[in-house]
Amino acid sequence: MQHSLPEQDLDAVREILLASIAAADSAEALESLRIAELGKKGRLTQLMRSLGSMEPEARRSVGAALNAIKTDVAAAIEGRKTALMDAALDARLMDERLDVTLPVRPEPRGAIHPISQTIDEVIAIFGEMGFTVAEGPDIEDDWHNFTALNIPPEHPARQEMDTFYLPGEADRPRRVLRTHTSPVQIRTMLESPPPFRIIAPGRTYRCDSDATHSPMFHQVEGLVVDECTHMGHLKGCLIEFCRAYFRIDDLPVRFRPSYFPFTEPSAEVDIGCTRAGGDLRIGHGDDWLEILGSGMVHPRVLANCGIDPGRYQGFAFGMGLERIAMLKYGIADLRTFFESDLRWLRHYGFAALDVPSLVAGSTP
Ligand code: 2NM
Repeated sequence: MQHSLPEQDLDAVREILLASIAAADSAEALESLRIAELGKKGRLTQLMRSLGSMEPEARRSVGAALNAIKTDVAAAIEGRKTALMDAALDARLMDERLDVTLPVRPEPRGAIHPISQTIDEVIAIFGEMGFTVAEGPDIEDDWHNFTALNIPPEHPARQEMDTFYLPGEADRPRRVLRTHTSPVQIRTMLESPPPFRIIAPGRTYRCDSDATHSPMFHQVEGLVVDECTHMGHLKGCLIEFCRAYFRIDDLPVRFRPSYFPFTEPSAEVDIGCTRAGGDLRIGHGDDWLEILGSGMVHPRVLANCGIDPGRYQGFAFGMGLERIAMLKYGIADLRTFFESDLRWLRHYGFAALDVPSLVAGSTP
């Protein structure tokens, strides 16, 4: 039977415990210590249990001393725990410090191809005028690409040398790679009743290759059909487009009589320029540069699409996207658009999110 626990022994226990708590160098070491002293089978817990076998007087004094040690030890463990957590956080903050003066990592950056940029700009300008975008297949048939457009069978554009014909198939209309995006207008007119106000940007194909021709190139064509559409609408719309696209408010625009099988009358559109010493400058001077073709849709084309030419008139236009991109961005050779030369793409490419401005004459 235990009668007492000398006061000085309890003081020693307390000092040893507080010293080992102060020496614990991790949350895990601290937790093992807590279990070893204060846990169910812990040393202090056992000492508390031994009080039962003591004389009442000794039980009272030793019990009070043990309780005080338990409280102090619990507080010391909590205090040490907080100190360890603070130290760990400080170490992490030191470790994760950012050096904002470091140079940026060289991330590979893509660029928008000048053709994509030009298509976006053209869509933005005509979009402001109420046009929507229409699309169609690259592989067409003779009828949609030529016949519906009033292009006669003997027309040079139909000859084998200009058009990519697909291998013939029995009982199937002859198929071609579309030579212009006009078949998109034809399909639009066949699909629903007038009015129409659409543009058709896209790939087109002709068997031709030199500094100004590529077997695959891009066009944008437009079509407006309504009950009282006239040549004035054609002129206003295309003057507006030229000035917005080249960002020159007073750009001279000239309409020159021309001929297309699918329009009557037809007009080619020229813009003012100067050619001084092999240098081309748009917007000033007394020279002219052809940039697009246009005209009032031929009554026969409307009739081919089930539209009554006695009630409806329309105008249409078409232009080469590489050509207008070359003029605006100073690109000399059309073939370079499709060579996938990374140096060329980095030089002529555009930053993503460089959204085309809708306002004529303003800078992006
Ligand atoms: C041009 C020039 C003139 C044109 C005509 C049509 C259609 F389908 F309505 F008849 N679409 N595009 C057209 C007219 C195209 O490109 C130089």
